[in-house]
Amino acid sequence: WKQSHDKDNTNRIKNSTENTSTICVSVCVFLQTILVGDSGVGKTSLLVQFDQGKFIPGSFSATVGIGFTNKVVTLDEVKVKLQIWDTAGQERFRSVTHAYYRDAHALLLLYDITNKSSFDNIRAWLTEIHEYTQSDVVIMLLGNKADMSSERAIRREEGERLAREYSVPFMETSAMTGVNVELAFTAVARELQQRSVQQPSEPRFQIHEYIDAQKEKSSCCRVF
Ligand SMILES: Nc1nc2c(ncn2[C@@H]2O[C@H](COP(=O)(O)OP(=O)(O)O)[C@@H](O)[C@H]2O)c(=O)[nH]1
Ligand SMILES: *[C@@H]1O[C@H](CO)[C@@H](O)[C@H](O)[C@H]1NC(C)=O
Ligand SMILES: [Mg+2]
Repeated sequence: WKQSHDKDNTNRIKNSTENTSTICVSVCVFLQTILVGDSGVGKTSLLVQFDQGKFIPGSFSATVGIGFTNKVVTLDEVKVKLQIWDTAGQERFRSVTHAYYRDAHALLLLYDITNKSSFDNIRAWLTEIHEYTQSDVVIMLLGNKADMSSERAIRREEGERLAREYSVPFMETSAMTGVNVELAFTAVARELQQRSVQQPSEPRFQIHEYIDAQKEKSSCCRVF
């Protein structure tokens, strides 16, 4: 996996989501998303699956520090550009990551359903996230490697309970099969896109309800 670069010349709308209506050319909303979680939970694999629609087995040991991938998703008529930052979870990169937290609009926090310690560390991650991110950041908890049911160490209900405790949406994903990968990113993008166009007096976009409705359509897995 190589760090990708901004080829479509939309950098100039970076950090200007407030007035994109006047300068918007092909991409109308720019959102910074960051992938976090312990090493080995599948952050890079999830990003590759979302970006390229495929699973490349084996560890991405080349992921050093932090790099990004741009991906444009179309929500209804609006093009939303996600700049997705992939972090290495190692302790020594934490200080680097903190700088990226501040600018992030959304955070996908992953654990590995076959690895209890990656789940146990989620609380520490959430504490750190709350300390360094903007207060209105969108956080989504993902239990990855949902395909490995025979080696499951964390029940889905445990993930749901933890997510409920922190009032964040939750779903199980598989970077291998692709289950819920697109949904995880588009749900976050939709929440943020709605926020950027919405008046304070309007009712808020309900990310939980959106995910539930999408789930029913694909009749795949459960979220709460
Ligand atoms: N079965 C399965 N393996 C996965 C999945 N996601 C990642 N992996 C494997 O888990 C290991 C770590 O993945 P990687 O993306 O490098 O994790 P990262 O350190 O969080 O970026 C690799 O061997 C991947 O092939 C998944 O959804 N299912
Ligand atoms: C489980 O995850 C931890 C990080 O939380 C990692 O150090 C450990 O090697 C992982 N164990 C396995 C069996 O993958
Ligand atoms: Mg990685």
